[in-house]
Amino acid sequence: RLSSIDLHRAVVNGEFLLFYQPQVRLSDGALIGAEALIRWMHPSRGLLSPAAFLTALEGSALAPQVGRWVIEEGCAQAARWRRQGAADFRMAVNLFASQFRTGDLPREVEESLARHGLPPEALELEITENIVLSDHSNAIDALARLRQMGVRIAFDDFGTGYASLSLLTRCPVSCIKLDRSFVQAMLHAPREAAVIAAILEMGRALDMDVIAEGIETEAERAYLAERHCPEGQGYLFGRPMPAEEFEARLGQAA
Ligand code: G
Ligand code: G
Ligand code: MN
Ligand code: NA
Repeated sequence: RLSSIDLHRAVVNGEFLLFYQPQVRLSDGALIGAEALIRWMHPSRGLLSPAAFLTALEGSALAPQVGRWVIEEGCAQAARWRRQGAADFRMAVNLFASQFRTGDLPREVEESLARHGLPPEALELEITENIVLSDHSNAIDALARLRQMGVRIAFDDFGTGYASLSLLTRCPVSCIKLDRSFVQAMLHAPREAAVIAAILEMGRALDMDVIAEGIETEAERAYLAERHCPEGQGYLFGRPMPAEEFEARLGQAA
């Protein structure tokens, strides 16, 4: 198993990297941004996905440090791609719960944005309800400050938890990420389809973006576009990929 010595060495040697998965506007297919997803280039095991190490990392004291690096690297990459012509490019990064418990997340985010000359709306922070529920007042406070700065907040895996709806009234969320379990079921399950319709309506009423995750087929894309789901992400548009590969895609889109 991966040990804490392994993790510590990974941080010191810079063995983590980010892959990027496209996010598109469903009305016209425009590439509008990316979700940054962490990978670990392990010296003996090769390229590892989060499934192999995220639990160990989240349980270690190193998580806040790695989380800060993810934000910093995501901002650096977004700034590069904006300079190369993707003017409104948006980068989404995932947060660890411990990033709300140590340090000063809003200040760290502000510093990363400033270092790279990025406007706050170029950055989207993805949270899950577990993060907010595990650390109530602190997290909601920090999220309010971030939102005030103009940073976008996305509610990840929306619809799968117990408290999604009540949290929407207390969290300053700018975007709902519709969990892929709904998308995978919607074409053959009327109940899931009805839930999606209700979430899209709620997004419009609350002035929140909705991004559908896990779009794998053209039929799924067409169904969601027809129902005016604003944005999408999934293997149909691209798997998580290295920066160079993503950059080639951006070049084609320009
Ligand atoms: O990349 P993959 O598709 O295997 O990601 C699996 C999950 O790991 C994602 O859904 C996401 O919640 C989590 N994850 C990926 N990258 C990061 C990261 O940089 N930070 C945090 N906190 N979670 C991540
Ligand atoms: O939501 P989270 O941050 O947990 O989401 C990212 C995860 O979802 C990653 O593990 C990514 O590889 C996976 N993923 C992204 N697009 C698709 C898709 O179209 N289908 C499936 N099955 N998984 C996807
Ligand atoms: Mn996510
Ligand atoms: Na998700």
